[in-house]
Amino acid sequence: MPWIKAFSVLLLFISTIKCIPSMATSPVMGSSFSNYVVSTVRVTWTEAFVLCKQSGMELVSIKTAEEHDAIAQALSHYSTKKGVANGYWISARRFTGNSIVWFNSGKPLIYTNFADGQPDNAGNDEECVEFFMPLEKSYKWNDINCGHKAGYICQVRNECY
Ligand SMILES: [Ca+2]
Repeated sequence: MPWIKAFSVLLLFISTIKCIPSMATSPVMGSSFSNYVVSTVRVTWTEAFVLCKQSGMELVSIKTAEEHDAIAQALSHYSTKKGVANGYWISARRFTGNSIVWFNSGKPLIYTNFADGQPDNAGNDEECVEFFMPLEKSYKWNDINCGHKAGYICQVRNECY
């Protein structure tokens, strides 16, 4: 059946191309490191999510310790202050109940690197996740109110995230 073969090839082709990252068309205001663009402009989580999209990128998702370290390396170019008030948005956000997902893909967090005692959903009002520096040269994650103003990190779009 030639048409089955052709259909299989087409499916294979589609499954292959959907994971090719698209390049940023007009980068956000910030500095580019490898696949990441760091913006120190402080915005809400939702603004960060949309601003990355508008630049042809995505608010960053972190699936591995290597990605966490690469982002920490990108941030090391800035004099980031310690503390939860000085973090950078990533795309993790509380969805239903207590579950936190990567909002670009809807997928649950597999790898995590929360600070001790986090996520604590303080005041039952911390739905978004930031990448911050609790100790000098050490980066962790914390859930914090989505209306908080923070810098943000975009990544080259990858439909597989
Ligand atoms: Ca928290």
